[in-house]
Amino acid sequence: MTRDEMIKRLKKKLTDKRFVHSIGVEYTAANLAYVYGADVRKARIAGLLHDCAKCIPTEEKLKKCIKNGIPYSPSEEANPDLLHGKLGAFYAKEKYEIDDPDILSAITWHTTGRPGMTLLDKIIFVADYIEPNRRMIKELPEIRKEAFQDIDKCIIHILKNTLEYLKDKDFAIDETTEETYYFYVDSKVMEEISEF
Ligand code: DGI
Ligand code: FE
Ligand code: FE
Repeated sequence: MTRDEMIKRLKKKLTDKRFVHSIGVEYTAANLAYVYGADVRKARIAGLLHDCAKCIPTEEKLKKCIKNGIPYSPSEEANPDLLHGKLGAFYAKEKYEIDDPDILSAITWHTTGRPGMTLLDKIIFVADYIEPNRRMIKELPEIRKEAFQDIDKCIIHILKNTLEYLKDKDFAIDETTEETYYFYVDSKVMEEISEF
């Protein structure tokens, strides 16, 4: 499928705001891929499609997972909007002709992250948070700098903010979000120790 065809379909599936955000993530992911030596084409496709399932109504998300045999955790059942990553990867394959496992993984994990992310997973996770159309979030200018200097440090910063936000709002925290945070905090500590 060409980019134009993807754009045409996405425009029908997303709100205007979400569409503009997707273009922003495509653009930002391309820049990060360029800096870190990842595959720019894969980063662009994953960025463009990462939220392709975002605008499906919440209850429909759960129904579509059940219908298509996509497994979900109790936390995702309680908060089906978290499923737009997994569902997005499913539609990327079924509707946008994407077979590449790297792209599908990056779409799958873009909301919670996961311990041991690939470089492309990290790029999409970060690009989603820092793209130019994002409304101002706490410490965003600093996070944007970190993204291009030390992507793991940036991931820790994003997850710290997200966990604080969720706690503040009294929202349920998905175990993968928390596990990802501790995984990258630990890996940073190991990195610093090994620098002796
Ligand atoms: O889809 P986007 O808005 O572009 O960004 P996203 O896929 O990172 O989703 C962001 C939303 O996901 C934001 O409102 C916070 C929420 N979120 C992330 N981790 C968790 C979470 N919500 C809950 N309840 N629990 C989590 O662990
Ligand atoms: Fe998303
Ligand atoms: Fe997004």
